Amino acid sequence: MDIFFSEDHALHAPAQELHRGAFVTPHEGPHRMALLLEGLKQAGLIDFRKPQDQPLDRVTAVHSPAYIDFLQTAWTRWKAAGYAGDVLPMTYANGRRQKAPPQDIDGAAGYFCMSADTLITETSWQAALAGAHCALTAADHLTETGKPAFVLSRPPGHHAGADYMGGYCFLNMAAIAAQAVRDNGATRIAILDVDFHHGNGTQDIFYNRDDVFFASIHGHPAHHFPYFWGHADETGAGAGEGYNANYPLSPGTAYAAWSEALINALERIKHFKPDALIISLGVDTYEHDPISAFKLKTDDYSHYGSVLGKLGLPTLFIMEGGYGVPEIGTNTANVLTGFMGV
Ligand code: Q9C
Ligand code: ZN
Repeated sequence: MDIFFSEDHALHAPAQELHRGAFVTPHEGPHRMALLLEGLKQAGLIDFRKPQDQPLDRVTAVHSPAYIDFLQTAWTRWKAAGYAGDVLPMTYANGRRQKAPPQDIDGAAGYFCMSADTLITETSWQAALAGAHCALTAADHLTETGKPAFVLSRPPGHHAGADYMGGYCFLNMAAIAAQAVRDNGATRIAILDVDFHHGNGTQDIFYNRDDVFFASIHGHPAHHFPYFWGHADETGAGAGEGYNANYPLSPGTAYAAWSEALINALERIKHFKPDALIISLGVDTYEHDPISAFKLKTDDYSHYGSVLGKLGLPTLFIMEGGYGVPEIGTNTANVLTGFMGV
């Protein structure tokens, strides 16, 4: 399987993360990529390909130009204002969002952000953009060949909305890829999000659309980030009504119940008859993930990979979360090898 990867991912390396009241070493950092690469190589997944540079309008096809401008300039503006450290907003709009962001960069950051776990450093934009280039190059590859591919990028993407960052995410790679495959001529795209956390950004971006079906299996928002999205009654709106499916599951869920939700989501996806499938692949469903609460085991990843493979759809995998333990590499590789039937 072709794996789209850029060394520029390492340009997002925040020194700390605000987590449960403490500044800690970030869960989401370049160390994850070393573990992922190791797991892939051990499984014989070595077909690494570099992304091609892409026009920015393929990114603004899903993200607002004002938000993209903010991401590109935030760190410089933060420093010009004399503020310390990296960009971390203190004040959030809480529904009172006027048409334009405040002039002050701290206010603007709050305007374009949904959670305080995501710092913007001097080079975060370049890292996120490299991920978008990987997603777009892979999307074109899928269109041209129909063959599966893996977008091995970080920082992740599925919490980023059209005009907000958060949950370690800046640009929504799954949404960017889905829109690109659509713009390449496909009619219907399904996105399946198997990260432990609800894919609120992806849901928001396509919530009013009937050409992109979104399904997410995740920790119940009563207990888990992103807390304010991911309930079963969020089913889409307007033309998009019926094209969004959430499977919130209790903390402690193991593979038996998790895979039941998967089978249900896949029935919905088959019924939708997509031209392509995009998987937001988070492996923070693992039993030993430090910030999550599901109980999947290493072999379960191979199993659900093979279930996905049997759909027989042109498929793009996009890396999302998975933290803390070396097994993130093996678990990710197992999904891919399971999919390929190796
Ligand atoms: N106590 C992904 O897996 N942490 N993002 C919030 C709440 C944010 C995870 C802390 C977790 C985001 C892509
Ligand atoms: Zn996650």
